[in-house]
Amino acid sequence: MSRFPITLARHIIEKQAAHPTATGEFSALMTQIGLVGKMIARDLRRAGLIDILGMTGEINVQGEAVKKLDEIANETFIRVFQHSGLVCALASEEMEHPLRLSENWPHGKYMLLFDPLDGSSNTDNNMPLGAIFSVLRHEGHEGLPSESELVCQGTKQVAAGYLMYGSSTVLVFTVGQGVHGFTLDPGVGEFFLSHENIRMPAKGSVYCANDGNYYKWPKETQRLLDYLKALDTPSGRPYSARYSGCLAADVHRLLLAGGIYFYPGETGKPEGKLRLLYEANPLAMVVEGAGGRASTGVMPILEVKPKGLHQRVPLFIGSRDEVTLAEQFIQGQR
Ligand code: AHM
Ligand code: MG
Repeated sequence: MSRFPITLARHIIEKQAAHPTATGEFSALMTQIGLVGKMIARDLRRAGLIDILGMTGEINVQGEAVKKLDEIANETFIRVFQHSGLVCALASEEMEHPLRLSENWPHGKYMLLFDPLDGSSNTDNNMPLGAIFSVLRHEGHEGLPSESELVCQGTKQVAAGYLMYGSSTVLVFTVGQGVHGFTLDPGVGEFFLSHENIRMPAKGSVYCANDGNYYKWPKETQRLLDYLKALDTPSGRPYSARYSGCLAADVHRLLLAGGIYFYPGETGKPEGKLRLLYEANPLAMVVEGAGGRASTGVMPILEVKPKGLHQRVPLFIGSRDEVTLAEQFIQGQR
């Protein structure tokens, strides 16, 4: 890397220069996401030394036990954006209803939906974590949006991305024109462009799935896994299993090296685990922007018409060929 690499700020300004009508608000928004990433990454580096591990003792809106870091990450997003003048509403996995910003404080036109800490089960053991975000534009009327105005189809997203806290901290996002990745240089506290215009392989050799759930899966999904694990050298099987417990980290691997992640529906729980609006939709926009695909198994994620803020959805995401293959199994065509 050059001694003077491209900063997140410079990258955004250069992209903005290509759109003379842009107001700069959106650029500021991405810079604030970077600030969230720096603050959480700083906490995580000292996680075993300061009192941020373990549970809060509370249960969130999803019925899941809340970890201290879930709360800290959620609070960090809120604090960074609440008085930024950039957004009018915030919605997250950790809040039952969106936070609509005060009418009395200047607010912007964007609505930010996020999973503040993705891969919560990894928090106490130094495994990768992430955050996933989706940006929508509030249009149509003055004033703050209602909850239903945040419940939008994925095609309405104007930007989406994720932060991944692994051996390094990365920020990957798209505004619909290419997918770009930035790596945090902790020495100077700045994100630098490290992965320009990511294009994911059309076919990979890895699957990421919690196949401990195999016997909870419908037979179509079991057959997909059996196929991926079968020995067949000409078609590149068996695939290798890689599952981190952090969706953002697994998708990051797939973006760079190809393959498929899936969290399917289960017998008696066909909607699966992952949330449509702030997990599946933003990652679908990123992956499709890099040439991959994201599907429920029967339709593209970005075409699902959402009914609720915390709606769950089965997710098959990754390289074009593997996601198409998964759809064929799920739809009983193979
Ligand atoms: P979270 O946002 O509450 O952490 O849940 C999402 C996570 C994904 O990151 C990960 O792939 C999956 O849930 C892990 O679930 P499981 O432990 O059931 O495999
Ligand atoms: Mg998550």
